[in-house]
Amino acid sequence: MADNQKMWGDLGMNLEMHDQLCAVLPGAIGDVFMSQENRPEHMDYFDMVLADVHGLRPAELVEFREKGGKVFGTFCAFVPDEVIIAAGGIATGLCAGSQFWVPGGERYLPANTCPLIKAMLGARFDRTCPFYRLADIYIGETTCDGKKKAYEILGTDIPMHIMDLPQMKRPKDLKKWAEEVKDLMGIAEELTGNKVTPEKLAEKIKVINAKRAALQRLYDLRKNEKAPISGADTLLVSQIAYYDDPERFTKMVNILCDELDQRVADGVDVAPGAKRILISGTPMAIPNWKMHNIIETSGAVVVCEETCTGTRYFENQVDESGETIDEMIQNIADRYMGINCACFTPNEGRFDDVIRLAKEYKVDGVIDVNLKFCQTYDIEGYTLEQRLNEAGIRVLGIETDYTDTDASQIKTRVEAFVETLA
Ligand code: BJ8
Repeated sequence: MADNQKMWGDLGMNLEMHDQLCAVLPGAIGDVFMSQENRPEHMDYFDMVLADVHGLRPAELVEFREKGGKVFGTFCAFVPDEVIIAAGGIATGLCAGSQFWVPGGERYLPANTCPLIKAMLGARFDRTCPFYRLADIYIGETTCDGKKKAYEILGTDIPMHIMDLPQMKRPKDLKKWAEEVKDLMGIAEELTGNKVTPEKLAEKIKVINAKRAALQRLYDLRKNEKAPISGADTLLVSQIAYYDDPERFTKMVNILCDELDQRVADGVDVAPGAKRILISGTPMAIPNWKMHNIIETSGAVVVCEETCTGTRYFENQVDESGETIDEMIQNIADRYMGINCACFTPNEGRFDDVIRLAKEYKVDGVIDVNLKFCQTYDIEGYTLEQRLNEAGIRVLGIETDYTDTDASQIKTRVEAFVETLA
């Protein structure tokens, strides 16, 4: 802890304010995670990472930078880590899931902005997150309007590169996205001083594919009738995926899955009799565990998330058959354009995904969770609900933010919904 204080001080953090943030984390961890019964033993790695979230990984990043390494901060599932790590950089997600950062963001943004975007700016400008301090450059993307404009403000304080994500998925858009991926590679090469070779890129495509495969394995285990792991625990794993070392993370997820294989064989069920819920909607950045906690204390268990802290992050692999840099870049671009974010029009693929996942995970109902003021997901919720109704799948729409003020009202609605599930 003393070492952490020194590190945080050296990073120019606001220590007094950061202490306030650290003070609330143990209580939240206790309430959400430690209160669960019958957790898998190998959640211990993820618990440890969480308990020292601003210490362990930041210390690794500090060491990496002291040796001349460059850290790339990212905000979206569309930024291809493969390209960054092929240039010898480290890609780290910049989470923005805490209410603690929202007031800081409101100094720069209208109050009626999505809390995730407000938290991004608060975390940076309040100087209370080591990851935001450690990144040498931020990689943004043109997804929703709020993020796009907020990046302009962030860019006044740190170098920023924006990837221009097309908002349709026609062949010419795929071609354009490949150009954006190639530009990112150029930025990464320039910043790190390392040339990306075909061999390096092929190797790193495999590294990130292995990470996706491990997460798919974890999710596949949740398809079992008896849930071997809770939704909250799985969400934590998915959140840590954004900033842990990819190879170590893959190893630890596979170790967890080995245990879950045994649990399935032994018929272990962490939520006997609970209704099975699929969550769809906006991402849940660490430490946003609000909806999982509410749902899993209301007679249900979350067995799948169709979110960017869920299936959108890991489904579909990058084709590994590319030999030249251009072929590999196109394969990377194609895989990422398979992500069905609500910033696209049309976005039919997402409706198909939710219905497919509802069937694959044998869910009793879908809860569509959207962050307040996220227009794209909110508007898309209308059609999603229609499609689910047509498919005979029950759905509940929830709009919320990071505060606890609506928690008891949401709990009442979730409990009523769960009760009506067959
Ligand atoms: S690929 S979901 S991570 S943009 S910030 S859109 S909640 S108003 S996060 Fe996202 Fe990439 Fe899409 Fe996934 Fe809405 Fe808020 Fe915008 Fe958000």
